[in-house]
Amino acid sequence: MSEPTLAQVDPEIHALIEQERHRQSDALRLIASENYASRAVQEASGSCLNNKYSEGYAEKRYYQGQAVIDAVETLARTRIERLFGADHANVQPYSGSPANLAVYLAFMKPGDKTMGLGLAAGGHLTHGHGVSITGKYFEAIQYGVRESDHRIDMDEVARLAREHRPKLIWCGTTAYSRVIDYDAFAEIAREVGAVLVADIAHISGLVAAGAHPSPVGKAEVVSSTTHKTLRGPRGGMILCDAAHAKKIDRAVFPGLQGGPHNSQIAALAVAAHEASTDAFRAYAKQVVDNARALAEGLASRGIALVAGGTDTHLILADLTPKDVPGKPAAVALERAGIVVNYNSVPFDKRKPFDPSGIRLGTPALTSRGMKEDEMRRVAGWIADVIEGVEDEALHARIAGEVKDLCASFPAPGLLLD
Ligand code: DSN
Repeated sequence: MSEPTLAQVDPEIHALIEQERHRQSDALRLIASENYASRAVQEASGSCLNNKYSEGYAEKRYYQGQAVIDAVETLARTRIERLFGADHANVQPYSGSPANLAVYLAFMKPGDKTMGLGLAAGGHLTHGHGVSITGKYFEAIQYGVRESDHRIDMDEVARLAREHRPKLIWCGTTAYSRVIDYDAFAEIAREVGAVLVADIAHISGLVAAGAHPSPVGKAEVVSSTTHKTLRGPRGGMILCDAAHAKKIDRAVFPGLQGGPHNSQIAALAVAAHEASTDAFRAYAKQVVDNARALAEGLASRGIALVAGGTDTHLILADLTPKDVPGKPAAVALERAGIVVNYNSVPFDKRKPFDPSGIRLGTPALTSRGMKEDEMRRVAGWIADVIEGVEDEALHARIAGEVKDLCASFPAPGLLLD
C-alpha cells in the first residue's frame, strides 16, 4: 500500500502550500533577499537526510550511521571552499543569524566591543543592534553612511575603530546598494588588531560569480546565508582563514548548535555545484545589469535612489519626493502583483514601521529569465502605482499585465503543471 500524500494527510497545509506556489508564480517578487531555489535544490532539501542526527563533523561524530552524511557534508564543504576560494568552510549554521552568533562566540566574551553598520544605515540586526543579542551581550559601536552620498563613511569607520579598538569589525549590509571596499576595511581592522568579518548574505551569489568583489583573503572570516543571490536552501555558512578553522567549527558545534540539518547541507552542495557553472555566472551578471536597468527606469520617473543608484542586486528608493510613504506604496504595489518591502532610508525622518522608502532587488526576476526590457516595464508599473497609490482600478489592471508577463517567464523550482 502506498503512503498517503500531503494532500491526503493534511489537506489544509497542502492547500496553503499550493496557494503560495501560485502566488510565487503569478507575482513579481522584488524582495531583495528572496529568490527561487531550483527543483534540484528543493529535492535535496526535502530528502530523507532530514531523518538523521549527526552531531560533530565528518569522521568525528557522536552517533553511528554516518557514512552517507559524512560524504554529503564533505562535498558541501569542499564545493563551497572551492567556489569562494576559502581555506575553510563550515556549512552547518542553521541560517545567517546563527552563523553570525557563532562568529561572536568564536572571538568574543560578553561585554567585549564589536563594530558594525547601523541598521538604519543598511546594516543587519546581528551586527550589534540594540534589540539583538549582539547589541545586548556585547558593547556595540555602530558606524553609518555619509549624508551627502549615502556611502559607508570609511573615515568614520577608521575614527571609531581607533577610538574603541573593537575585537570584531563587521562589514556587510541588508539595504545598501554599493560595492563594499574590503581593502579599506581590512586595513583599518589590521591597524586596530580587530578580526574583520564580512557578512555577504545578500551578495554571496554575486561574489561567487565574480559580479561583486570578494572579501575572501581580506576578511579573516566571511559569513552568509545560502538562499539569497546564491539560490540555495534556507541556511547559513561561515568561511574563514585556516588559522581560525578550529575556533569557528567549535563555536558552531558544540558551542551554539546541536545536530546539523543534513538535508539543508545536501541542498547547499547542490547549490554550490549550480553556482560553479557558466550559466550561474551569466545569471549573477544579469542580476546586476537588471538592477541597473530597473534603477534607471525608476529614476527616469522621478523616484529618488539612495546612494544614487546601484552596483548590486539591490535598490533602495526614497519616496519622499513623491509624497508617498513606503508602507502604503508597498501595499499598493502588492495589489498590483509587485512584491517589495517598505524600508527605512538613511537619515529617515519617519519611523521604521512607517518609513520613507521601499527596497527592491532583482535576484528572483532574473531567475525567471527576465532582462533589461522587462525591468523597464516593471519600473514603469512601479512608478504608475506610486503615482496612483489609491487608484485600486489601476492596481487591478497592472496586476493582470503582471500575471501575463509572469506567464511568459515561468519561475524555476515551482513544479507547476
Ligand atoms: N531578512 C533579510 C533581508 O531581508 O535582508 C536579512 O536577514
